[in-house]
Amino acid sequence: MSYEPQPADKFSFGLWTVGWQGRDPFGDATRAPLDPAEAVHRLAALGAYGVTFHDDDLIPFGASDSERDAHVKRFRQALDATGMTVPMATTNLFTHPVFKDGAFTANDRDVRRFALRKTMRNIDLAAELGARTYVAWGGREGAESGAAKDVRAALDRMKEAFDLLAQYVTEQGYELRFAVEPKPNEPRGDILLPTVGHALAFIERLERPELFGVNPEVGHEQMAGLNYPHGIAQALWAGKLFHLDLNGQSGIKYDQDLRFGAGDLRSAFWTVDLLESSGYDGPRHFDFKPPRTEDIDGVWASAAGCMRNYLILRERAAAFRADPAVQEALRASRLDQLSRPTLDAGETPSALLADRTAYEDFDAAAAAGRGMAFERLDQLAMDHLLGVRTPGD
Ligand SMILES: [Mn+2]
Repeated sequence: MSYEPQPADKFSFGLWTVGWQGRDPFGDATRAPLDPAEAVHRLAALGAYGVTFHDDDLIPFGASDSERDAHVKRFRQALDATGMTVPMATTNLFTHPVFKDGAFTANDRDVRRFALRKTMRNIDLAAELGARTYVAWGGREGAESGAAKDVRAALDRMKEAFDLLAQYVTEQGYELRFAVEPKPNEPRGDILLPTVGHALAFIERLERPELFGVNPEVGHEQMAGLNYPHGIAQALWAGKLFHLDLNGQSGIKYDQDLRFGAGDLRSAFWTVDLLESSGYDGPRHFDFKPPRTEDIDGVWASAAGCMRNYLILRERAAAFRADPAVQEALRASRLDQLSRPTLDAGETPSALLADRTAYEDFDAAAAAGRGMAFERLDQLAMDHLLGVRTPGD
């Protein structure tokens, strides 16, 4: 296997990923700015099919209309020259100090109105460039202290913002859906809609819930000690996995944004296994940060590594699923039974009450005595992941 990424693999990268200059809370930039057009060309050459952006990645905050047009034109030319697509775009509502208390939920009303206008402006550009997903990460929508934010009022304002944006894309006839990106903390002490579950529940309160899904990021779930494959599985179950951010994270600590496959490798394996077996057909989007130790060559090595690791894991997951020993182990672990409804078709509560085998004659001790055989199954997965399983083992 060459693990050579192809456009059909639908790998995409944010401009802000390879373009990250390495500035962190303790240190200055370690790399020069990267021209977005250069990023498009380099990512295309590596085998990516798409590039995504925040408005400010492409057009510096406060640029004049003519500067804006020039930046967009250069970007378009790079897209046209490479055949790269723009599957997703998003708004930067966190870098400029005006957003220090948030954007859609800032206590200051004028800041909230400015945030909406900034978002609508970039939605126009996203639609113009053919994006189908608009991500909303509310990194500054939160607080560091209790009385500083009335969370119920803030959620009212968040709903108001998303309802307005949904009305706007509907009226404009844009084929654009929103993907809400959860994160528990960082940069705020606590962020609203901290997990996939919070976001899914919030979406159901919106006026047009069908236009909203989630954009779960590996590291954001793992920062909270949560199981990423479980989170995206629930989003898939709800029909809400509109987009996702793949990267790496080593446990509960700051948002590391390692390249995909670094950090929790087993979780990455199950993530790819799930995506490839679930029919998810959206972009495999990488939202990582090449460590600030790297020069520009290291940046491209890191980006290439994201895709290479995905392709290796895709091959390993497929081999795992195809292995007859795995299929037998899945049966031994009774996964087939889990797929079967607990009740017979049309079975009523009184019919269940009348079934003596379900209770009166049920042998709890015998059922409790059955081993689940999960360890054998998991070791087969480990062998496939580590590449030591050979057919016939
Ligand atoms: Mn992150």
